[in-house]
Amino acid sequence: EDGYDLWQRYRPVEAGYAIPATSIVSEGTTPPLIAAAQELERGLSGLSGKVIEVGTLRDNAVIIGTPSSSAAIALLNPDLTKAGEEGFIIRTTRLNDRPVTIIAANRDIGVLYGVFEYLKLIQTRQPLTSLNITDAPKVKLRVLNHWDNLDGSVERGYAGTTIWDWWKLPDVRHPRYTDYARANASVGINGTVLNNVNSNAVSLSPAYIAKTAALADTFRPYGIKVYLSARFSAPIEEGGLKTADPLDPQVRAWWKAKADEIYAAIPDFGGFLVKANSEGQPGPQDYKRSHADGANMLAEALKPHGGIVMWRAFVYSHEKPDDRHKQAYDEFKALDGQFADNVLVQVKNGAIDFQPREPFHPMFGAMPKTPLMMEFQITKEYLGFSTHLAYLGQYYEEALKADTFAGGKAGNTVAKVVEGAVDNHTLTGIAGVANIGMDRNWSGSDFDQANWYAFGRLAWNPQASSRAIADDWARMTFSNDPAFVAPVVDMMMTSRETVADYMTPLGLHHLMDTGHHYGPGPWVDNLERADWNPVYYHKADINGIGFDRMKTGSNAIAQYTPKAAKLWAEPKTMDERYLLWFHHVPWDYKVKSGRTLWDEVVVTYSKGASDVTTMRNRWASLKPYVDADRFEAVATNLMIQEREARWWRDASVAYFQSISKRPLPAGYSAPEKTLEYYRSLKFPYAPGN
Ligand code: BDP
Repeated sequence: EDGYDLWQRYRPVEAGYAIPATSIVSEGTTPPLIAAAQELERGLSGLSGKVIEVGTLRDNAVIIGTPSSSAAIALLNPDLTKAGEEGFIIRTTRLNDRPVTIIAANRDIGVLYGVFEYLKLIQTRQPLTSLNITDAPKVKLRVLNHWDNLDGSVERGYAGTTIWDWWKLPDVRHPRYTDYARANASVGINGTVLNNVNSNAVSLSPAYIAKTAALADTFRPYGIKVYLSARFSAPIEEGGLKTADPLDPQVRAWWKAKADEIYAAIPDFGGFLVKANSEGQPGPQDYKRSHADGANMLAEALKPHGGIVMWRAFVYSHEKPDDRHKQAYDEFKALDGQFADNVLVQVKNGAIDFQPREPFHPMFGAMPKTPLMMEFQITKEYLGFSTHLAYLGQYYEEALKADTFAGGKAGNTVAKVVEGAVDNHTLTGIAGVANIGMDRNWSGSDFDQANWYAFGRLAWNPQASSRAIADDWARMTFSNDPAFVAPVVDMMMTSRETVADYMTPLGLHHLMDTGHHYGPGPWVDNLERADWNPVYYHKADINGIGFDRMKTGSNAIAQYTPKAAKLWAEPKTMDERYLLWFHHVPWDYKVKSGRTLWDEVVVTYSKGASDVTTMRNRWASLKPYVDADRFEAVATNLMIQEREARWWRDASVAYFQSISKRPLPAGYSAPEKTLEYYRSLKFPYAPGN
């Protein structure tokens, strides 16, 4: 057990659980239907422990197809109106007086999704006797963003080097490409951006288009489109032009020709993802043009081919040293209504940068005329890389459930904005920055696979329960034994909070050390830009700590609708997990627990560290239910996490105590080492930088 099979292990079920399926009936000849039949054959054979082939109709056969590809489905004529373009139905019924199960859809890809759902029912030991399921995705584009570089490295990647073997493409097509597609399709992911947002124009060269086309061919049967990050200055670097000004006719012509060239090789190419005028990347503002000018130029080139632009809102400019929290909203809000109809603006879940906890980004709900695409980070840049256990399904759910109060109305959650339900958008999307690399287990650790899985499931249905998703994942990945599932799911559900507690409690944020973002660096104050320094974010001094984003401070709070802003306006009544995000608070302020803020900071850091010990002990008690290899791998990571949570706690307490000058609350131990020691630690060659 090396984790390569992810949640698609298909090991034989135990004796007490019956799989009625006897044969598979599939008449489809298209690649997705062949893939669906193959997956069902593989899954049913593995799970039942006997060969179940694609063949003739028998009692309890599983019939798969669309009305046009399957005579049996056409004859049964199931109601597929709610299945839409990508959804499916699964139903137990009778055909010519035989009991059968049908997996039917309007389009081939829906059949494949239905097959994965059916296999999941078995993998999680659901009854199969009277099925009547209809399901369809609520979001149109469910996309992974790979921050993979052409040299094989992965920005913020902690699972080894890139899985794309660019050098050997297009000729060599590794089997892992197909396994990657299977895993993605199993959770409904239908797009992948192959290269880093900090992109290289070489990705758009003829040789690399051919390589991308080979991957597109491999993914196509699984319903996955490829996209590329486009470097805004490519007309200069690849095209030899003097400018990349989006209003320049030659530049526009270059992009049109480039789009034509790409579509000639990849007829269903998805489109471009663009990071522009952010962190030194080129963009339209270099020519005094707006984000809309830039996005629309690319949109125009892609439009005849059905392609789309995902234009990122992660921007903060050199000119405005104001609160970074405000910059994306300030730059984009005024452009609402100016984007072409095949542009989505892709917004990170929070306004700073994938912190262990952030309030939702104020752009959600604030740009009714523009489809806003959610960007989550699956790779754990700020949550302990792939050695710390943090289940992000719970994080994503928290962000999606947040109420934007758009239009002054309660219930317009971020999920509903993203689904297009608030402002009637049909072009909708969710992106996740992938955590996939060449590590044998794909994600760097067994539990990080759950974050890829949960991302896909929540992209399909942003209103799904992250607990239910964790439950499915734990069963499919490890064991259905209730004595295993319940404690593991509980551990997963609290794991993100634990990380927030030992890294950035009570709304603190961006306290990670320079560059690698791994360990603590709350003291860092020497970076070129003010807003790269942790001291900028915590603003601690002898009197207090926290970032005042109220009227008295940066007033970022004003970017939220009044009802949302009200949630965070009063330190006394607000959810204290956001306290220091929005308020600068005296150390002696009394929090809800009755402690002073200073004591609460120390107590929360300490709780985070001791909760990792609890996790570690819990995992140790689950040894009987897990194979030796994966048990040891997880146990080793938890040992690392326990040690490093303690490091986070001690370094942070030592530093903040040097500022607050207050004693530790009774019963709380002093940091193990001196502040100088923690400050002296260096991490050359940390991954993903
Ligand atoms: C930050 C990362 C950086 C990315 C940037 C982005 O530290 O590596 O390039 O976001 O999203 O989280 O563009």
